[in-house]
Amino acid sequence: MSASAPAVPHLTAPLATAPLATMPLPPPLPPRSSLPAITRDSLLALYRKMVLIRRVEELAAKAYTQRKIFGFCHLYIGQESVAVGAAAACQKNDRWIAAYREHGQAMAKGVSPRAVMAELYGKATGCTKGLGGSMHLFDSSVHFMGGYGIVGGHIPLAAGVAWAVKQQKTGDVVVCFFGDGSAHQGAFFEALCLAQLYKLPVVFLCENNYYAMGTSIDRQSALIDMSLRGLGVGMVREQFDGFDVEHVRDRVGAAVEYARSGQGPVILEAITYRFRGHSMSDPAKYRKAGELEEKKKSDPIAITEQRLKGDYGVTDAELEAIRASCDEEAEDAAKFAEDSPWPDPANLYDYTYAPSAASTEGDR
Ligand SMILES: Cc1ncc(C[n+]2csc(CCOP(=O)(O)OP(=O)(O)O)c2C)c(N)n1
Ligand SMILES: [Mg+2]
Repeated sequence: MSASAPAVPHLTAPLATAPLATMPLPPPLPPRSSLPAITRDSLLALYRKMVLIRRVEELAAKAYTQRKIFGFCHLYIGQESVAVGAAAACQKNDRWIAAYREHGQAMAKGVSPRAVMAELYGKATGCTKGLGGSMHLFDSSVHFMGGYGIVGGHIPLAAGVAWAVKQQKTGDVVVCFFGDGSAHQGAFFEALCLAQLYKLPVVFLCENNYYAMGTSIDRQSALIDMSLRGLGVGMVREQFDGFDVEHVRDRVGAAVEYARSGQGPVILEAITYRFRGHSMSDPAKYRKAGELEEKKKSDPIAITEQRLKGDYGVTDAELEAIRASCDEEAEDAAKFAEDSPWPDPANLYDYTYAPSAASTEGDR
């Protein structure tokens, strides 16, 4: 280019003279949700739900070793307080979406133990008609929008569901469960950006269980509070103790109230721990000596038992009766799965896509 060539206007014009707006840090969540105080009965109900989820999964593990359940199977044992506390903070029509460790979330949201167990067995009576298996539980009747096997892949889907909900103006909120390992995925960041930009009614709930497969949290990330990732897009955030079901209920409650009010999304991180290996084929030999025993002192079921006894005078006999009824319900679910028929191969392609507009015309 010669020295006399005309200057290119947009390169020579002064850069914007006004300083770039500095983005204020998002406000903290209110220190208390406006949910009613927990009572003896409501805490007993949360306790029962956690025990039931654990019993169903213990039986699923047994069935897996007996080769009655095939494929991947990731147990939620140790993390039950997160799903159960979150369910107590949500309304019936709120949408939930989760990854592949989702048996607990599905049951907490209202999928029956029978429908979950039958799905694990691959039977036609399963919540996904036996076509999904452990990682793909789905039940739109209770607004459980699925488990997904691609790490982080469902997080943009949560933003999409929240977009739909916002357009429909129903006042519902989406809760998206994901693991610490998923918070390093590009899809996660993209979903956060759009959710914040469009002020979508979604709560991103990271369950930091210290591991992504065999990689511990301090070996996967320089940042070990994944909720801090939200600050980069101006999102309200909080990290909290996920072992205490009552506390989870309150913190998810505060987040859901914020999202429902139309102010935008929230990202939470619940500190939790998985007591089993990553999947049924993982002996979990990568843990430090004594780590599991130490974490088991925070077992959410044991913590709740202590509170029920100490604060509400619940007797051992009452707790034992609850545990026995959960055993019965879990065994009933396993028997139901065993006795159920296999899916008919003729239906293999029937549920791949939603029914077309033409085929549902009569329903409108
Ligand atoms: C895109 C993608 N990469 C890798 C995997 C293999 N994989 C399955 S689970 C997992 C770890 C995810 O850990 P985290 O998000 O913390 O969930 P957690 O298993 O602890 O519940 C990986 C890497 C996958 N399923 N999808
Ligand atoms: Mg994890």
